Amino acid sequence: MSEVVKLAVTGHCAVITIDAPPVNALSAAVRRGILENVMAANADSAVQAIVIACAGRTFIAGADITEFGKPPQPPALNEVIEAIEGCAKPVIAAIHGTALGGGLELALGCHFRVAVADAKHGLPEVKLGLVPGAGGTQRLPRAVGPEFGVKMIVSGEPISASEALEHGLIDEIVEGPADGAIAFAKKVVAEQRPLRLLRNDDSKLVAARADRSLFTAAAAAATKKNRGVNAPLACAEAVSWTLDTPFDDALKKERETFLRLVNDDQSKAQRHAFFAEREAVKVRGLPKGVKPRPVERVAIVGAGTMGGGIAMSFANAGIPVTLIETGEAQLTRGLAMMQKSWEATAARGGIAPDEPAKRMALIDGKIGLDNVRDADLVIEAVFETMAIKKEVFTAIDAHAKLGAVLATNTSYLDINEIAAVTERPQDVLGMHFFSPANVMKLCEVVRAERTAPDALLTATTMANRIRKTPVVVGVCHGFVGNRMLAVRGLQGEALLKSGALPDQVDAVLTRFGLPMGLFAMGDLAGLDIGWRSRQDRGLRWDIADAICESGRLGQKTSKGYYRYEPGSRAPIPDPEVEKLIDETCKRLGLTRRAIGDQEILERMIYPMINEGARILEENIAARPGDIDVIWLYGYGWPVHRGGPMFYADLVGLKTIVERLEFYARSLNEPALKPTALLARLAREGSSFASLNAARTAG
Ligand code: 3H9
Repeated sequence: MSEVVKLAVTGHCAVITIDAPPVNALSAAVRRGILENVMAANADSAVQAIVIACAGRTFIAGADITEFGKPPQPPALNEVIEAIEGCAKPVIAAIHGTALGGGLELALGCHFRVAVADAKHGLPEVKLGLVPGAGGTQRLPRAVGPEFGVKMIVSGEPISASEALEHGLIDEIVEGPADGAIAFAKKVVAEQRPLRLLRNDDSKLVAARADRSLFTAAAAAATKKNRGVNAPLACAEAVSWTLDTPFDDALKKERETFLRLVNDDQSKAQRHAFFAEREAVKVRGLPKGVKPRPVERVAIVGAGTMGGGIAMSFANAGIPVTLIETGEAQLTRGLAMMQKSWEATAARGGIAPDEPAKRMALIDGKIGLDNVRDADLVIEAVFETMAIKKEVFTAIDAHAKLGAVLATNTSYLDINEIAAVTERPQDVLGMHFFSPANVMKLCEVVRAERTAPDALLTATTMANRIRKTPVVVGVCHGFVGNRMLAVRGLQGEALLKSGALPDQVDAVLTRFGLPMGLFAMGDLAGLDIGWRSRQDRGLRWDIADAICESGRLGQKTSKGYYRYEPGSRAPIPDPEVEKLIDETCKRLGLTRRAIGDQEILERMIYPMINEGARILEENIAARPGDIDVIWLYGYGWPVHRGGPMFYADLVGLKTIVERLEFYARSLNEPALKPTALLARLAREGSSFASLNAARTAG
């Protein structure tokens, strides 16, 4: 008998319970257990109805993703679902937690579905680069109608129990999943309700069969919104088969599409991202038994864009915040900005109308650093200058309570140096949020030399509590993300000198899938930031500096690497910039040449990968997967490309090493030479994936 699936008969109802922690994924053992028990219950003459329920925190959360790409083990999920459909007795799915992917597909094969009020239902396969592979594209539209069905499948977003009831996905909302399902089963038996098989029920498809335009629109929207990504369009297409393809043929086509996509690099990248995120949040190397410190109130120092966004993230999670500024005007401006942002979200229907007031009530605006005294976690988000940071930390040290964790949101600065001005360096670390901080998921948690393990764990725990993805990194200039970004910036400057133009470079990057090009991003952020930082460090970038010196500071001056029409943020290539680049190069005695897109891509991405390898050599990041998560959640790296280190494996490390050596030689840039780690992995025929596995296990 199955270890993970149990059968119990109470009265005339058989209850099949799946107990496969953590999320009851449909491994081969679970599939086998369900099949055996469904057949046994169906054959038992004392049984009048069958309930399928789950133990633990959730209903089945989908196929077991770790099995993908390995030789398939019987029985297939479709076989299990067919056995359920073939039962002569009513089969009822009892849903709690999340019925996702194959879990929802199995529920859709049941004759009835009931769910508790806070259950969620969805087919998120598209987020793994897949189409649902066990009938979801055919049964869900028959349950909820093709228009809502295609929306759910192409977006992958789950719906609540009340929406599921409204759209006909479930039959009833119940109090307890198994008990509620048993009570529902009794009703079904007593009323002799006919067994409903979605495969035979085309009632909701009639209108769409007469007018297919909804699918043409869904396919067009999927293509437009997900440029270069295969799964959304495949999902829309698969749902359209409900209109004209016999059910079993459509199931076969769906399965073929699933198998094609599961072996596609895009799905591999998205599955890598799924697991890398879950690994990244686990902090390794902490002493046994270490616990996070309790945090009830947070103080944020600085109510500017960054401080305000961080404060909003805490208030969004219901955590009280003391927001500290140096003067009334700054504080009032900061609070007003937050209120406006929440009100805009409420107006869009993103939060309930009373939420902005509730969240504002959690923010206590104060003047003066002595107000950090009640906070268990203090996050400094003031101007990015070492002298100011030191001054602020000296004051925080004087007023913060004993044991409070003291975090800086610095993007570049040496946190060891900041910690050294306090009497408690063990409590000091970095929490580097990304702009806009209330939206972006990433938080680089920077472990300084003397950071105590429980302080570190407090920071990652709090980041999780505010629904961020924390990745632990070490101290260096720019940490992981910005350090790699700086390398890309330098290569952008070099590409302009070689002969490329800003819009050509940016087009290559956006075609690759990044949300913005390098130069458009610079214009948006303001070019003076980098200019000032280069001046501080005694660096000169001839073209970037010439652009700034001519008064072009980006969008704020309507001119930067591009020009901007009044009131518009759309970058327009500007012949004046080309002239400026030409003149600068002539002055330097450089000859510009035509540069191809492949060269641009290589010179933009491969040096970043090389820097990633250097970061791993220095143990600034623990695993290649952590670097990928940083780029996915902090910089909009396209998830279907898995992150820079995953992408490196796809290209092949040998190729990357060869190209870097070529550029180091031909451009006379020794900094482009492959790092020792990258060169070794390439020589050994190894990959970042192997290094990831080794460092995860170790
Ligand atoms: C599918 O179903 C295809 C079918 O159409 C066709 C098949 C033929 N498999 O996220 P958490 C692990 S595709 C294996 O931290 P939460 C996860 O790695 C699938 N493992 O918890 C982690 O392990 P660890 C469609 C899985 O409470 C642990 O469970 N389904 C799976 O924050 C806890 O996960 C999905 O895409 C899985 N399916 O969130 C749903 N799911 O502790 C994917 C989780 O070792 N899952 N794990 O790090 C989720 O969205 C979230 O995990 C869930 C729980 C919302 C369920």
